[in-house]
Amino acid sequence: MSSPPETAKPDGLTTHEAISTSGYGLPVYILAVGLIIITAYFAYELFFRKSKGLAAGGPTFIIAGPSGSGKTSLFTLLRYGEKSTTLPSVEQNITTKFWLPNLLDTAKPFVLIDTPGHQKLRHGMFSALQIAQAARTIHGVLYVVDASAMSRPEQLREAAEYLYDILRITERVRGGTDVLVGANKSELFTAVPAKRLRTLLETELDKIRESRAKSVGKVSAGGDKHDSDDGDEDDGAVVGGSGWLGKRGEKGSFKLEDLETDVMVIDGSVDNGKIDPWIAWMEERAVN
Ligand SMILES: Nc1nc2c(ncn2[C@@H]2O[C@H](COP(=O)(O)OP(=O)(O)OP(=O)(O)O)[C@@H](O)[C@H]2O)c(=O)[nH]1
Ligand SMILES: [Mg+2]
Repeated sequence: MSSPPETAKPDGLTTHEAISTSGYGLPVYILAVGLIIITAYFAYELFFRKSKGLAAGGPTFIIAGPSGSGKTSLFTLLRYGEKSTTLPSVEQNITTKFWLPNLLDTAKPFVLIDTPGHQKLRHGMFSALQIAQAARTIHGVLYVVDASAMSRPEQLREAAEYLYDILRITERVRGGTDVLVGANKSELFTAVPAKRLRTLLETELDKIRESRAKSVGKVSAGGDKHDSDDGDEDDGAVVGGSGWLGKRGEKGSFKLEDLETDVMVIDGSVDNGKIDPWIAWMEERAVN
């Protein structure tokens, strides 16, 4: 008996071809489900987890800084009173039960947020800071750097770049949000002392300000190089927002003290438990 002729399909495929094409169905289905799960995960990360601690609405301190500077070590020491081995963080550590040693009788504990330092994972820190500023719950940012790496130009540059982005946010609120630059690992003999680090950061922040102003100038053809500022006019006042940081001035004129944000640079060593000046800084801000 001869086999029945292959039936023509509406889209021009024979039955045989249609069956073999339907073999793609399962992988495509798996791919689609995978994509949905990944999208849902990132949406959760972005919109829920990042604001989990802030949802509590408590007074908040945020720990930020480049990767490997000692943020999680500091978080663990502050929260649990002990050192621990750490791995590079991929997500925030949040506690809503952080009591400062000399303020144990405060009605409310503090929210303490440790953020990952990797460049690609910093968006959560920026949104946490903006949410806490908008809610007026932020009491300060602890910007931890590895002081022993600050004599290396590329590490200094990275630390200054991240700090610049944070200062652009802290400058948006009246009076600024206080920032402590914790010069960690100060027990290492290669560590740059706090006073010197402040000067190095200022020089670097100045260069970043110049280069960003130039690139903005290139984009807004024919416009003023400070076109992107959304703060004050060119009257010597501090300008926050998305553009120029600090007082208007010549190249080399950037000074941290010109900012609304109060920036202090203080040595410390999480490894040696020498963080009392940082705790004192937090306690001063906690009651304000
Ligand atoms: N020498 C020295 N090492 C320290 C000190 N504090 C932390 N470390 C070490 O620095 C390394 C990085 O510490 P982490 O706390 O994981 O750094 P992190 O800033 O959280 O890094 P990311 O999560 O990647 O952003 C660890 O090996 C710590 O033990 C310190 O005061 N001195
Ligand atoms: Mg960490």
